[in-house]
Amino acid sequence: MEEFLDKVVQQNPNEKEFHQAVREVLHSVRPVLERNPGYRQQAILERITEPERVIIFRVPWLDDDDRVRVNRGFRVEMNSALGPYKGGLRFHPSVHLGIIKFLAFEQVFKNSLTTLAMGGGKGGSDFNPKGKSDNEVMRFCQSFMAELQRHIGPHTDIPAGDIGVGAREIGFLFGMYKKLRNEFTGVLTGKSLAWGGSLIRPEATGYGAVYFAAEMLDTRGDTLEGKTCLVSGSGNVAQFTCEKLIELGARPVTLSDSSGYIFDEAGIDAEKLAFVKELKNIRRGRIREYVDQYPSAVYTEADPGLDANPLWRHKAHCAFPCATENEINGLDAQHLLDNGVFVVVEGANMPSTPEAVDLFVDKKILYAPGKAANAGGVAVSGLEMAQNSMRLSWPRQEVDQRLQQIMHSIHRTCREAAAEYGMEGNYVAGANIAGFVKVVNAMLDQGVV
Ligand code: NDP
Ligand code: 2IT
Repeated sequence: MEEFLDKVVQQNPNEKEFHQAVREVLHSVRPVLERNPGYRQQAILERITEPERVIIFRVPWLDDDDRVRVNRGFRVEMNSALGPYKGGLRFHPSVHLGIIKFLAFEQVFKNSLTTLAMGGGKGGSDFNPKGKSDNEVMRFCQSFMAELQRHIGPHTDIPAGDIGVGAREIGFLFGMYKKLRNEFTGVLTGKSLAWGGSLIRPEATGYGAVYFAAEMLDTRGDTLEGKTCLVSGSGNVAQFTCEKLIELGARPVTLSDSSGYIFDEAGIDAEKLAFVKELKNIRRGRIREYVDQYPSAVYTEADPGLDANPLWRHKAHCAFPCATENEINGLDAQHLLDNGVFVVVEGANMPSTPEAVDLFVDKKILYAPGKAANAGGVAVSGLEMAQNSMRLSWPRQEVDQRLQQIMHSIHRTCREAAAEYGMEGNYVAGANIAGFVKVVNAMLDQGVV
C-alpha cells in the first residue's frame, strides 16, 4: 500500500491535496482489499486513482478596461462507472490541477453514496470573481463555456456550482451552452427555478449536513436542540447549515470568510441570517460588516501567522466546517475536543487535515467526513437531473423529503459498512468503504475500459 501511495505521489507531482485524498481513502479500504485479492489482479487501485480524462484549457476574456486577461480552465472526468461525470465547478485563485483532482476523487465516492446513478468529476478555474463586475464575470463564464461545451452534456458530464460558482455564474454558463449548442437541456445543475432548477438545491448541502448531524446524534439518543454550534464560511453551505440549525433549535454562534470571523454569543437567529444572506449574496460584502449591524458580536481578523484558528477555540457542542479544505488542523482539532465539541460534520470538502481526522476518530466523537455529510448537495443535483429528464418539477416538500431519505440512507450505509469491517461508529471508514465497493464492483462488471 505504501509503495503504491509513493507511486501516486511520484506520478502526480505538486498535487498534495490529491495525495491527501487518495491516502485517506486507500487507508480506509485496506481491509476490503485484503478480503478481495481479485481487486489487485484487476489493478483497481491503479485505475481508480487515474482520471478517465483531464481537460485543461485557456480562458481568455476582456475586462472592463478592454484589457485581455487569461485564466486556466479545468475539468477532471474522474470515473464514470456509476453514471455520467457529475460534480461542481470552483472559481478561486487557489485552483490548480491538484485541487480539482482531489475534489473529483472525493466526488466519485460521495456520488456513489447518494444512491443515485452519478459518476464523479470536478472542474473550475483560477479566476477570482471577487471584485469583478457582473459583466466581467459574464464574459469570463462565456469564454469558459466556449471550450467546456464540447466536453460536457446531459448524458456525459453535468457540472454545477462550488466555491465562487453560484446562481449568477450557473446562469451565464447555461446561457452560453444553450447558444452554442442550440439545446435547452439539463447540462448544469443549480439552475434558477424559472428555467429548470430544483427547489431545495440551494439549501441542499447545508440542510443535508444538518440532517446527517441529527442522524448521528440520534444514535446516542440526543438531538440538536439547544446545541451551540461553530460554523465556518459564510457562503452557500454555511448559510443553509445555519438556517437548518436554527430551525431545529440549535444555536450557531460563528461565521467566517477568508478575511476573518464573527462570534455572536447570543446566537445567529433567522433575522441575523437574513442579513448575512443579503450581505454575502446581493451586496457581496465581507463578514466583518456583521458587527456594524450587530455590535454585540465580535469580529476577529484572520491571521495567517497563527498556528491555530481562534474560531475553533470557542466552547461548543458541534462544529460545522463549511469554508474550504484543511481549515481544521491538528491543533484546531485538539482545541475543539478540549472545549467540549463532540460532533464534527464537514459541510466543506476535506476541511480536516489528516492529523485532525485521526484525533476525531481516536476520540470516538461523532465525526462525519465531507463525502458523507455534504452529499446532500450533489444528491439534489441528481434529483434536478431527474426532474429535467421528465420535464416537470417536484414540490418543495417532496424534494426535501427525498433529501432527508437520502441522508438517512447514507448514514445507515456508513454505519453498516464500518460495522461489517469491525470499526463500529467510524464514519470515515464506513463512507470510504461503502463508496469504494460500489464503484469498484461496477468497474469490474464493465471490464477493462
Ligand atoms: P461559497 O463560494 O458560497 O462560499 C465559500 C465560503 O468559504 C466563503 O465564505 C469564503 O470566503 C470561504 N472560503 C473560501 N475559500 C477560502 C479559503 N481559502 N480560506 C478561508 N475561507 C475561504 O462556496 P460553498 O459554500 O458552495 O462551498 C463551501 C465548501 O463546501 C467548499 O469546500 C465546497 O467544496 C463544499 N461543498 C459545496 C457544495 C455546494 O453545493 N455548493 C456541495 C458540497 C460541498 P471568501 O468570500 O472570503 O472567499
Ligand atoms: O462538492 C460537491 O458535491 C458540489 N460542489 C456539488 C456538486 C453538484 O454536482 O451538485
